[in-house]
Amino acid sequence: MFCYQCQETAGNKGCSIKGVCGKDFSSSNLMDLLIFNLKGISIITTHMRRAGLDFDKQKAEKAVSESLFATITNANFDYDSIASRVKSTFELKAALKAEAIEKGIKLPELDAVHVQLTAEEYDAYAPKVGILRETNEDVRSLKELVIYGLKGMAAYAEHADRLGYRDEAVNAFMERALHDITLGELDAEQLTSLVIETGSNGVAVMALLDKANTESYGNPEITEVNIGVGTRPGILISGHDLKDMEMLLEQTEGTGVDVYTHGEMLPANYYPHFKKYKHFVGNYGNAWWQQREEFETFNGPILFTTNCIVPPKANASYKDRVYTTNAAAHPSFKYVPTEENGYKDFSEIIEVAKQCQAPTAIEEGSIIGGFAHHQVLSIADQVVEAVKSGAIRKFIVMSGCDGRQAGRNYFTDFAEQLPSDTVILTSGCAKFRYNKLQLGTIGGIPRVLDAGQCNDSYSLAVIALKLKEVMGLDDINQLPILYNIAWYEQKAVIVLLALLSLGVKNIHLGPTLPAFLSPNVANVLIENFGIAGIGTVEDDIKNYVGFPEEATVMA
Ligand code: SF4
Ligand code: SF3
Repeated sequence: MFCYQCQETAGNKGCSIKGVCGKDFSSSNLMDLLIFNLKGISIITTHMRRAGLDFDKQKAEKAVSESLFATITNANFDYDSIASRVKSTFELKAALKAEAIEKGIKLPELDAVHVQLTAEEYDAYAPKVGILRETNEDVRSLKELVIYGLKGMAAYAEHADRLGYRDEAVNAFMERALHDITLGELDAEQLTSLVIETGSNGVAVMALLDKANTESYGNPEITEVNIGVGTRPGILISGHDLKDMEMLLEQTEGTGVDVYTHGEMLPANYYPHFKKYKHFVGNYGNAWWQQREEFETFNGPILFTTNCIVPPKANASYKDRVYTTNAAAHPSFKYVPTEENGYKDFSEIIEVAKQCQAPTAIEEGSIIGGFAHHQVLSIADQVVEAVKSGAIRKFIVMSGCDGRQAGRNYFTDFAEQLPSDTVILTSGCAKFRYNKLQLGTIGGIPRVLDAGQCNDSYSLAVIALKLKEVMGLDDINQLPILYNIAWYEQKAVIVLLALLSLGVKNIHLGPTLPAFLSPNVANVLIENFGIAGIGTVEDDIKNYVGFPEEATVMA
């Protein structure tokens, strides 16, 4: 195996024996084989699309996006589940190839297109199609950067799709990008353009998901979210899929079982459609990596709708009460399938919950969130006034992921030490590093504005573009905004590429720069986009934020 797609990769170089995340050797190789098949499928479909042929595009699109999603960090640890995807993609590839040939398409002579294997052959063949097969480290770096962006894009496309929203152009792009990087005809410059094009499609897919979420569940509203517990048993729901949230709330109503969010599901508390349920109590716990302790004290069942799963310890008391669905899976947990009509039956989870004790309180009080674009733009005049008067000197975008590395204390300390005339704009689970600090308000505006999940970084881009317009600026980089992004998995990669495609420069990325950026590719990003790592809290605040007395108040 060789995997270097996430921030916690071994030695910041690559996991080659076992994943730091817990992914085993064989599952990792199998994921490479799955990507190999997706490349083959995408080459065939892109040829068919270009020839204007009519074929079952949606079937191919679904296979590509679901399988890309299943390879995201901490989503799927189940060898059998990945093997069944490999099998179905071999079948789909064979069917598409036969159809293309019958319709007169000449397909390139590439293994990804033509190789067919039986299940017994997977493990022996998979190591041949790993990441290191590409020997030029710069080309490998650019190709993997595209693939990781596509993985994040696929996750968001899947959530939107479950709500009935699709963007055919985004799906066709995913296939075309896989086609382009596999054919091997692009030089470094063209691959760099493809990276930015991936970012533009990232903006499109996040806009699509924003539309899907807000049209289905209303615009997020400023909300005080309870972080304490009630007296009844509860179900804890984690991950990003709001359709699952809807179905769980519907099915638990009137059963005597409460619902709590964990990690990236926290923003569900901000949506009017979910807030109306009285048994939706609030949020329990923090970011994904604290789940081993928090699931013990929660006492009730847990439902993972997506990443991030931390494999349980052998003696974990909660192991038997965890369920996964969609692309998420782990051999120790039970899986909830999706029925033909999209329905999921959560009755077993509800029955298990009824036998459990109420959660043990680990916190009390509340946190505030719900500052997505609609809500912030409704107070745009107040915000612009605060900027013009100098009451708000700078916005700091601190979006992205949280993780377990000790160095991530940087983000808590950074938030805490920021001068009091700055406001943090956040989204994603990175927020758990500072959303419970008492940072106060500026003229009634809280100093931490949480827009929502990592995909809601889109909201922050909408807000920035609106501020640029209202303030009459020519360039998004003239805004008083500093970007200090924390990354961990591939959704943060698509968010980063989306920002680059919007022309945002000088983004700081931490706690470490991605291992998959070769020195030359990192240099291209540094020179063209001003991408930089992080330093010490003191230096970074001094150099990039400054202190009020040094600041020039904007006219
Ligand atoms: Fe290692 Fe991250 Fe890959 Fe897991 S996802 S194997 S931790 S690089
Ligand atoms: Fe977090 Fe996994 Fe990335 Fe959606 S839940 S941001 S790390």
